Amino acid sequence: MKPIYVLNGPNLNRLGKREPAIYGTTTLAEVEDLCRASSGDTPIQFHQTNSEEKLIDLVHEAIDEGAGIIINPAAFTFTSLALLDALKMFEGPVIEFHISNIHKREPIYHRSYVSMRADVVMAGLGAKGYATAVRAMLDLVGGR
Ligand code: CA2
Repeated sequence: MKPIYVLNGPNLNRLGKREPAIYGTTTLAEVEDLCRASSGDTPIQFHQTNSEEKLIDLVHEAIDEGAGIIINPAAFTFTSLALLDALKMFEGPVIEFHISNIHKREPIYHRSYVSMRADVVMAGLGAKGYATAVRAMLDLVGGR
């Protein structure tokens, strides 16, 4: 069975430790546990990186190995054409996930490059929403 890749971009290693009013108190380690608890028998490849290069390398790995990608690109959402190009090479489903509702925030957070490739965009469910994203991905890859 091919894994679902759950990829997290810059600063999300600080989740639960900063700005709890926006991002809550759930840590990224707890998010990883939630994803694994929600995926049943389907393996999860869970990663976080602060590096654009490493995030693109992980998308390349998913292109070769993954059934689907759930990605919270954090600030690279709004800046990285290179990440968009990499995601366009992936043939399976892509869910763009944001903990906060980016559309409620300042205009610089409204224009997502990643949304130009994503099949599904989820924003505003909080960190526990990663579990919802995993369940949605299982529906999307069902039978693969
Ligand atoms: O809501 C999200 O998931 C975001 O993708 C988080 C990004 C932000 O740039 C996006 O606009 C929305 C990263 C926020 C900064 O990183 C932090 C992580 C944990 C705690 C505080 C900040």
